[in-house]
Amino acid sequence: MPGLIAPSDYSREPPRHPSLQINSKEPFNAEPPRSALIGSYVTPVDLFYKRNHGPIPLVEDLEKYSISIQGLVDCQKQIFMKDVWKLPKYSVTATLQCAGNRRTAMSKVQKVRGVGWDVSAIGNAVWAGAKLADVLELVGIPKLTASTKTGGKHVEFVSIDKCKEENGGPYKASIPLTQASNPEADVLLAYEMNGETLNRDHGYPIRVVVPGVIGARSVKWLDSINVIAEECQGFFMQKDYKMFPPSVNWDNINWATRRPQMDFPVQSVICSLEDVNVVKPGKITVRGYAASGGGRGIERVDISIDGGKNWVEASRFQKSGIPYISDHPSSDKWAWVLFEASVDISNSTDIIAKAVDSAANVQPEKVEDIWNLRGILNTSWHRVQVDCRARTQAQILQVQASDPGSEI
Ligand SMILES: Nc1nc2c(c(=O)[nH]1)N[C@H]1C(S)=C(S)[C@@H](COP(=O)(O)O)O[C@H]1N2
Ligand SMILES: [Mo]
Repeated sequence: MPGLIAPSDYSREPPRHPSLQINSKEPFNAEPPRSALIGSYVTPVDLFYKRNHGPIPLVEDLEKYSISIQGLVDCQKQIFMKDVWKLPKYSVTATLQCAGNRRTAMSKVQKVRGVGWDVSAIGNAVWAGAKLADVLELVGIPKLTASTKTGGKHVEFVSIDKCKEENGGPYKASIPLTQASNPEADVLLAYEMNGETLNRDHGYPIRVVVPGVIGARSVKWLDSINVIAEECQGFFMQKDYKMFPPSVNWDNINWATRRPQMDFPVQSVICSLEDVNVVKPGKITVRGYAASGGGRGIERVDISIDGGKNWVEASRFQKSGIPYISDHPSSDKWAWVLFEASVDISNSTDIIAKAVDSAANVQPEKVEDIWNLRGILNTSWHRVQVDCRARTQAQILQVQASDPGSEI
């Protein structure tokens, strides 16, 4: 494409926030500290996880940048930024989660392949741009179309970037045409993130945002849209991001037996505590996030401090001043909820979180039961260990010495 520089090396990457934990430098994969996720309902752009399969492209001339829409359509078209800007602009608050979120914990059961992620390969942003359903109308595809006259049933997104999994070709993925042409599915060609121009790390100038679906389908740095008969045959649809049973290993894997993962399952994570924490006996506040896929809301988040025998319900919230009700028009249907609960700790234990979505799907207890060789979709109960220590006699004397009136 004229006017584009797609660097084949990593020498021109953008600057990043120093607090990101870097899981891989080239390609750049990084996540924020877990505490950053509960700092705000909308994740700041610089603290939003970055997940890449190749060098970050650099689009230098926005006027020359265009997206070709082609394949099984009546009239092929090349659209420029000005054409996208002309379409009605929608803002959608949507959580993006990498299917590999929490992979490191799954790897502890038995080694899995993939970038090691703690619990922060997830973020919630306000994406703004044109609806894909409106863009498809420009090439003669009406809203809510299952198949075009020439048999197009899937919409493939092809990027500018180059990755080794595609043998130097671009990253790509597809979604069904029914979803792509459904305005209610809120699939966006986004040019803004949190009210600012989308930055290079997140897909400048345009990325796809497919709400409720694993992050892998939200293709960044969009180059072309192909309307095709079968789903995309690219590596990341056919040879990756599929969920296999625990019995499948690298010797007996048959990729064709499973469908590409789309919706993400119900998830929750405690973010106010690290894996192991030293706490004093008494009340502590447990905070974190919960999210489900497919537009399902979060019906409940339960917290246990006795291995799952007893549970207390956490409070859930999205926007301040608006009570959260799952699947209610006042809630952001594609977005996570933050939760908070107070628990009384008197001895060393695990604190556990588990969420229930609006279809009554519940997180599985054990990671062993959902272990899979690619290490995707670890949604097992999230546990953090608290090492509960009363103050030592020496610490008590020290406090009394500095403040003789204090009660301990
Ligand atoms: N072009 C392109 N799009 C891509 C990827 C990529 O490597 N190249 N990674 C995908 C994956 S696996 C995820 S989880 C999300 C991450 O988006 P983010 O970096 O904006 O958080 O982008 C998706 N879109
Ligand atoms: Mo991902």
